[in-house]
Amino acid sequence: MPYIWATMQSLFDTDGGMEALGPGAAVLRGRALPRGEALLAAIDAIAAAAPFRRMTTPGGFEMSVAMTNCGLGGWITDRKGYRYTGVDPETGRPWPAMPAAFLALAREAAAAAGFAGFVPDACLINRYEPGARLSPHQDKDEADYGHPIVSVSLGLPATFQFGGPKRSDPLRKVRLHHGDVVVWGGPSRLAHHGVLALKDGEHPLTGRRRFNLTLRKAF
Ligand code: MD3
Ligand code: FE
Repeated sequence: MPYIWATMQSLFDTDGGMEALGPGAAVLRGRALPRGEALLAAIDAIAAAAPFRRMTTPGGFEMSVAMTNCGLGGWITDRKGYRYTGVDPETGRPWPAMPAAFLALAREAAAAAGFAGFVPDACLINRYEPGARLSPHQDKDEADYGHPIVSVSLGLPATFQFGGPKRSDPLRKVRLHHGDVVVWGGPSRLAHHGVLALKDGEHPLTGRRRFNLTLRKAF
């Protein structure tokens, strides 16, 4: 896409407006933009206590996305399986506390999308470098699928894909930019979803990286 059109597309994409993606799923374009620097500073502080690491899947593959967590529990994977733990296996310490700014953003976004009263207790932080990707999967390690999931995109843009409750359901693509917030609840909570390989680029706040916060009520 020529640069002028890419720029105009980003402008249209940052109006804070809400765009339905499916039943119970909505993108709030640019909702986190005013808090971008603060959110990134909070990620740095969390990573200083609980470093980003590339985890191993139960099948023995090293994930291309690097991860860390904050909150009461953190999502991990190793040869034994996928699960939430109260302690970071790399440091032996509890995960860093969830910053108030994460909690406030998640509550406000969930309420705007029709899920008033959402209080996340776990936040997975994903870090993508060029080429990193997440193959389509469902988020099924939480206790109650009645709660929505809120995701916050920061840094380089990525192409997100999402389908339906069956692996064979067709996948749709949506481009997510710095500051976009997505809420997945109701019938969309168990949709298959993934992220295509990150394209190289340079973002003024994150350099050659994308970060994604996934705020969940896990317990
Ligand atoms: C749709 N992360 O960590 S967030 C994950 O951009 C994950 O890093 C992606 O998928 C990322 O599990 C996507 C958006 C997202 C998160 C949870 C969902 C979309 C979802 C749950 C149900 C449906
Ligand atoms: Fe997911």
